[in-house]
Amino acid sequence: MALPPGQRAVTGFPRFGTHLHHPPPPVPADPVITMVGALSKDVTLSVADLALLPRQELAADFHCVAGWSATGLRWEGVKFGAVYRNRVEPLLTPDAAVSHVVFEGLDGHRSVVWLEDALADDVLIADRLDGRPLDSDHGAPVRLVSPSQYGFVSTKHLCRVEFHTSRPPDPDRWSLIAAHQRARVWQEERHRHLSGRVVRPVYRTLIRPIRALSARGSRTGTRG
Ligand SMILES: Nc1nc2c(c(=O)[nH]1)N[C@H]1C(S)=C(S)[C@@H](COP(=O)(O)O)O[C@H]1N2
Ligand SMILES: [Mo]
Repeated sequence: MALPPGQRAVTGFPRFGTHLHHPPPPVPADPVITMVGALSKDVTLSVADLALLPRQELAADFHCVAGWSATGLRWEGVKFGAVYRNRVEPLLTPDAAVSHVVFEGLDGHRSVVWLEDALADDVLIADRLDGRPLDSDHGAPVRLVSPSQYGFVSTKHLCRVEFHTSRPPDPDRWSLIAAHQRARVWQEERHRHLSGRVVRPVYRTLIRPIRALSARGSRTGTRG
């Protein structure tokens, strides 16, 4: 299958991220996803409960903004839209119009997503990859997967979701260059201000060092 503009296929699926060399965060014994924001009360969804919602399989490629793509991944989990409709929508405060969702991981990684992008049909909270429980390299116990957006949107080790009625402050502290708000891969929305095509060579120089650092922090050794 064709790749989005400016992407190159890699073999396997490397551990990669703003975590750099840091090892994956420890997973609590009974992990939960806490959902807060424009809600009449906070929601605590245990990862065990999540597994009771309708299951969804998704075959997709995964595209990092730096320019590598892992192809043919098979995810399993629950559609974020199903979680939203079942567990969140009934608790929305009456006049609250949610516009943005923030996904936070146990390591502090945060992605800010437009609600309409988060509700797309291919957005999962995934707990399995290629027929196995998600390992710590790829986001145990559960992660967001939004394959139509660049990888930084797909927060690993998901533990908290915030529902906002306006665009939340976004310090962009991890990116050398501010991320695009929608980050759609087929539109090549890498950067907020510069065209994706222009930043390609800059990002490309970062792949090798970030990949090497990320592998160093891996618990399971280098893979992919
Ligand atoms: N919690 C967390 N999620 C994260 C990151 C991170 O550093 N921490 N990095 C993001 C980036 S930039 C990418 S490309 C993907 C990489 O996912 P992988 O390590 O499973 O390949 O995870 C994304 N989600
Ligand atoms: Mo990335």
